[in-house]
Amino acid sequence: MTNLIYHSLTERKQQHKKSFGVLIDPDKVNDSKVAALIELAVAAKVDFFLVGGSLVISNYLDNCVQLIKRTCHIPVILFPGSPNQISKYADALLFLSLISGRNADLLIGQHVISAPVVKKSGLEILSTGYMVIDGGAPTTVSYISNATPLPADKNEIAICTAMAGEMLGMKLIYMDAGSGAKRAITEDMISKVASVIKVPLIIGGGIIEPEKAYLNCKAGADVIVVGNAIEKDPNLIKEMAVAVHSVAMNV
Ligand code: 1GP
Repeated sequence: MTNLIYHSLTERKQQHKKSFGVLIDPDKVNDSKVAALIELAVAAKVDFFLVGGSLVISNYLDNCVQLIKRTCHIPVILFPGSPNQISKYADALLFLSLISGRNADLLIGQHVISAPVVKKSGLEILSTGYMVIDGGAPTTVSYISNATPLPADKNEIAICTAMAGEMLGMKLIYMDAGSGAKRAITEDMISKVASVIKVPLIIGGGIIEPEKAYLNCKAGADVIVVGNAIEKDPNLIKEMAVAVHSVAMNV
């Protein structure tokens, strides 16, 4: 198992560089759609592809990851909603513990069950404190996780949760308003959480405008993840990437 992805994430953070990840839900694409996304992502210098979803019912995951790996050098990070979303062809896997919820199964149970398969996969494992923040309406992740999302205006709970995740040894904190969230996470919450942790902070869920991605980065996000908005308009990849990458220059 290598440490390449984590090394690049921490190095970019040290250099105040922000990263942009395009989320692909394998249920919502086919070869031609993925090929088009790859072309746009390469041109826009996207930093990562994330592949996965809270509920994946197709068998396209492996093919999707292989197509990306065959076609370009953008690293692929799995963002699994369940232990069956593992592809050995990816570069790394977010080993997510839902630290904002109190569902023991998603805190540790599924991890125990999937540990041997995950270990054998040879993937780089990124232990991630996953915090689902209320995005204004139920999302697939809030329903499937059977756990109450963290209230959007309770910054102090978010701060303590992220601190606890880091002190438990998690290498990344991912705050997610859920795919297609009505309300993205506030800059206020992002900046307060970013100020108390040293590990890279990933932000996603409901980001539909480049300006929001820019403001999230200014507030302290290290990685911005966008899925839904790009599914609807793949040309947004370029504007989102420019917005995210422009932040470092302004530090
Ligand atoms: C969801 O953070 C991701 O888990 C991305 O959300 O699809 O709303 O961009 P969107």
